[in-house]
Amino acid sequence: MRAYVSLGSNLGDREATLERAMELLDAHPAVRVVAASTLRETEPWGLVDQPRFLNGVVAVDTTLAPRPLLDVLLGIEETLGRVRGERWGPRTVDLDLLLYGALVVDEPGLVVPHPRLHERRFVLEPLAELAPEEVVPGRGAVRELLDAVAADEAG
Ligand code: PH2
Ligand code: MG
Ligand code: MG
Repeated sequence: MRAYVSLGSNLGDREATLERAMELLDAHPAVRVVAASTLRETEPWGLVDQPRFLNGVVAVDTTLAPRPLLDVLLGIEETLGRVRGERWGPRTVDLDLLLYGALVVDEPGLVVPHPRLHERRFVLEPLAELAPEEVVPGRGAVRELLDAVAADEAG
């Protein structure tokens, strides 16, 4: 299955952390990183009074179901020293499962597509770099969602 994972960091050596996260993900026997977007610096969203983020997205091919894939992401966050604090607050590393094929999942702790994906430029931009035509179930194509966010920001 093709899935998309977002990467974010705004504490410590952000670039080294995200590179390491991609290596660890690819090192998992059931996960292969097939494409990586550029990493870009972004303004904090949600809680604005915090350091700027470095964000990117990777495409992975995996034989894992969504829940075990999520567990792999959480394990890598832990390995890289994430300490959970305030919601939307500063973090060493954040790995979110954005899309898992065209599957829709809504379970405690696991919502796919990511529920705020369609309104976040810091996710849509790198995702559009890899998969502009990919359809976010219930929302539309990535390229259109990015255009909508951009139009919204322009007022
Ligand atoms: N992650 C958040 C909250 N706000 N802002 C940016 N720019 N990038 C993020 O990755 C981010 C955020 C919670 O996951
Ligand atoms: Mg997140
Ligand atoms: Mg997260």
